[in-house]
Amino acid sequence: MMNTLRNLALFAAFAGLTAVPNAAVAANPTINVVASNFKFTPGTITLHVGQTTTLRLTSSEGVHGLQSDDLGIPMTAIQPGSVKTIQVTAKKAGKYVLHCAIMCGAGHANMTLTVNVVP
Ligand SMILES: [Cu+2]
Repeated sequence: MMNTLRNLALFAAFAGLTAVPNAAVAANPTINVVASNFKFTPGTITLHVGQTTTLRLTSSEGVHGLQSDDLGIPMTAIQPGSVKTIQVTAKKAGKYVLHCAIMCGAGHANMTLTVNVVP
């Protein structure tokens, strides 16, 4: 048992070391965003101009939506029990505040996802 734990720790340490250079050159990062009543978590994400990023959208509570003409995000419903993946390639740096695109209840008007697009 102790040996197994030690080996796991060694493996984790090794994996951590080798993951650093790989992460630095990741061509297509994935960002998980969870919708709930009435927020997106995380509330702010960062994309890089010209870098295709996969948004992996799920809901832990309620039906919500995301859409942005500026960022090329089609109208996408996000509901419990399913995963929506969207490829986003931002063209222009800036701060984009995306409002929940589906009327979801009392907190809908204040439900936003801030996307910071940086060079
Ligand atoms: Cu909403």
